[in-house]
Amino acid sequence: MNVIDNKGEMMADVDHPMGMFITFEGTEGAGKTTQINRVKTFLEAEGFEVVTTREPGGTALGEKIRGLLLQDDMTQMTELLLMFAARAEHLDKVIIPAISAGKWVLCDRFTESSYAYQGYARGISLEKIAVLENLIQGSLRPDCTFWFDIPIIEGMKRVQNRGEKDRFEVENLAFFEAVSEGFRSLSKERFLQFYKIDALLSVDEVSDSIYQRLRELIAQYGR
Ligand code: T5A
Repeated sequence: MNVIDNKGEMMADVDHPMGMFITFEGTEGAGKTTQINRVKTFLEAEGFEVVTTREPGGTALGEKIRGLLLQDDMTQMTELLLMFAARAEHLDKVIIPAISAGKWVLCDRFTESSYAYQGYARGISLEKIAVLENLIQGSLRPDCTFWFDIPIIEGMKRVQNRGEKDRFEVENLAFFEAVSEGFRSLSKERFLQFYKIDALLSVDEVSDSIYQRLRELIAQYGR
């Protein structure tokens, strides 16, 4: 796989195979974080080096930005730009170095969340988000996005006893329905990248479904 980074430089070629970039998306309480920890164990047992990370966050500065995003009042455009500011830092310092070194990066949310939350739910135009995506990422896109599809109410039930809610968790049902619709639309547009998970299944059943897809990716792209 050849990838041009956000400075227009070739990151790797066939003589220097890269790792894989896997992302996990879905609405609140869908079970992404639970599965990332299991997938790490699965891939390490297959002999891969694995980096787990999350967005917003993943770097020291990114985690500070996450604190602002989850707590502070701000305009919708500020929210979008902060998501991408944290992402630029994350790509340069964590994601690109890891995949260039042949590691698998497992990332809890990525740009597809920006489309779903800031685009479909907040109402910022998808074209503006695409401009930022191209600016910050160049041609880099996740090799596979596991989309955890769950009825909003069921996800909310799973996280309702978690204490104080952040700035996204206090949004209403219509907001999260729009987020969910966003992921559904993206899964159709990016059908080669998206892999739908029925997040209502048990933890073990969800893992099995993910491992099945990962085995296919390993067979396809090799080691
Ligand atoms: N955001 C993020 C944007 O708006 N734009 C962006 O560009 C980005 C990157 C981040 C917020 O930022 C927004 C979206 C988010 O609102 P977050 O803390 O990362 O916030 O929020 P979530 O990713 O939604 O984290 P959650 O913890 O709510 O959801 P998870 O990770 O999907 O769920 P998990 O694994 O923590 O599980 C929740 C509970 O369910 C149980 C678990 O044990 C746990 O108790 N569970 C299951 N129960 C039954 N069956 C299963 N299969 C289960 N799997 C897990």
